[in-house]
Amino acid sequence: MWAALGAPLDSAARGEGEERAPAALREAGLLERLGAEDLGDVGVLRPPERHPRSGILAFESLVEASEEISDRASDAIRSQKRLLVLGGDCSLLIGAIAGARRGGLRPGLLFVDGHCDYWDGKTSPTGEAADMELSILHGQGPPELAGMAPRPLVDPARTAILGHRPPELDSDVAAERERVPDDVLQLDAPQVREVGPPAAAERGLGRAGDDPWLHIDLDALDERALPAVSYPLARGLEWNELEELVGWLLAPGVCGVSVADLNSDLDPGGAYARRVADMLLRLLGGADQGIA
Ligand SMILES: [Mn+2]
Repeated sequence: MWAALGAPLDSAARGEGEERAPAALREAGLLERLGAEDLGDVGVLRPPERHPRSGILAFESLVEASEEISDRASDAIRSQKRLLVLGGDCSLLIGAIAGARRGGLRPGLLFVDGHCDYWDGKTSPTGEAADMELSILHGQGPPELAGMAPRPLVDPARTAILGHRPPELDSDVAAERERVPDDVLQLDAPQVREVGPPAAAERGLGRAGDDPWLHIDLDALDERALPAVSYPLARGLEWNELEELVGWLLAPGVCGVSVADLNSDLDPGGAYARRVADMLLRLLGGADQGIA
């Protein structure tokens, strides 16, 4: 069965709408309808100040929250449950992957995201951990996070970035993509569309190998499809493309799934939360075989 953990981490640490997304998804009935065990929520990130050594906002509370997510994730994996982590933003991924490692797995990563999340504590314009968690998972960054299990937490060669944006969109997108090592598989949103979601998923799964973790940042969706995210971008996926892509990525069984970046401040009536919950229910409701 699925065990669901709320991870209301807003790495801007100002209490923005990502903090309320787990509640909005519960309100939309996701966990009840999925029959998931509810593991409750981990804590929030504060204060909105950059830590001098790491350059990361709310660093101490991020380390604490990551340890807590890791504990829940490793418990779930040891008891043969599949974990669904509801963000919050992508900073939740550090604790989730560390927990999978501590639970005895060595997951590859299927990283569906509008961005590469590959800045670091110095180069990130904001200091938000959600700008940089993939580079942390690949071994760069402070030992409290990048060293939660032997580095790197994820092998770059077993990582697939899917649904991010082409470098010609703007100079920031191009500069961040430049930072990603060559051995990471990248299929941006136009490339996913070009080869088709089934072929894109097949390439991603081939790269990630056994026990992949599937991470979905909802800003992989185009800004017109889902405006309720903090950093919307053009040239993204449509809803049907994201659903088809994730459906194929889930087919062989992943060790855990995380969903990030719904900003509930921008979704006051909860319509987008219901749309995300409905999509997740269709995708995850049929994919509950437990860990092989
Ligand atoms: Mn992201």
